Amino acid sequence: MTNNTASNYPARILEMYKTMTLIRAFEEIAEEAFDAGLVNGSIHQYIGEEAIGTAVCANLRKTDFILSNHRGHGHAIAKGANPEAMMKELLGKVGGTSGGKGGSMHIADFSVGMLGANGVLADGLTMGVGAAQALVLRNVDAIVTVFVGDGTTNRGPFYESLNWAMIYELPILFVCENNTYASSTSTRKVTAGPGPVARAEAFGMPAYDVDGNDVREVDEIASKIITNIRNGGGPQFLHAKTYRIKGHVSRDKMLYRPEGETEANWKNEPISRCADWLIKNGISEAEINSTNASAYKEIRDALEAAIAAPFPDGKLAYKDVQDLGNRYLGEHS
Ligand SMILES: Cc1ncc(C[n+]2csc(CCOP(=O)(O)OP(=O)(O)O)c2C)c(N)n1
Ligand SMILES: [Mg+2]
Repeated sequence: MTNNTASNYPARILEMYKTMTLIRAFEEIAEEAFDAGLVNGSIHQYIGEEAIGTAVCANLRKTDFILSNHRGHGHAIAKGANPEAMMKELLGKVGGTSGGKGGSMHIADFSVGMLGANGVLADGLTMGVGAAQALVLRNVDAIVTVFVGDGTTNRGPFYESLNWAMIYELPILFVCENNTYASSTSTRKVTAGPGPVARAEAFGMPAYDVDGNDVREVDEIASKIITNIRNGGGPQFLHAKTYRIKGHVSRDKMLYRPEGETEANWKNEPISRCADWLIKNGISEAEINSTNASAYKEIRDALEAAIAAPFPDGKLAYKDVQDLGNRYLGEHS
């Protein structure tokens, strides 16, 4: 990622546009693969929320760490995970990020600091705090970022994690992606009090609100907050308002949604907002179009490669999962 200086600013935003488009392409093509019966398990799409993971990760180093949740494809791509290996993981194939044994909610790539998606709500928080504690104990110059959904702020481990992070002044950023829904429930209806920022502030944690559909705004505030954490400022909280354009999971028909709500929110989605800004700021439409085309080609190629890849050998089912030995082979892995 280019540095944030005035002269190369549109180039920096174009880089983020590329990442957001790659995430969008991944989510759309993953849905096609799901509909074709190629994906085991369900997928939770990040469509409409791409600006948050993209702009936050644009301010992280490769040596920093992130923890994700069930809606983790965008976070993984933004942190630098390989989309082809991710697609292989969705299809349960050899070469997947977790050897094809984890699927969508267990994508991890330690080589780029992506410590894992997670199907158990709020587990990423406790693991993230543990990772940040380990960095302090080992005197490592890096930070941890945890992405958490708005509904998840109603779970107990959210409070334990924020409390522990503050007590030990850990180098950690909590990013709450408020997409207004928790499955089929409007989060507002099941959340007491003024919301996530007030909850973080109750622990004495600096907390900020941002328009999560404006990649430039997220970039600006993430840059400040992350610099602050690197300089010893302790835990910080970013609450990014966005909207989950798609259903909760790939097969959700969204019958609980008021009519017209999705359509209204499409008008505010982050990628076309970013394209409009880029075009007004000197980037040609041709460049935007070729960015889109190459993102979709990369992901189509990834799906083809995933389809062509073999399934893992069943005898290796226990390998890398838990070292209890392989009862079929009668040996320890
Ligand atoms: C401990 C736990 N409880 C319930 C679930 C089922 N569940 C999966 S996603 C979800 C809603 C999460 O909403 P939010 O935190 O807002 O994240 P979003 O899906 O909107 O990104 C629920 C209830 C779960 N996976 N884990
Ligand atoms: Mg939500």
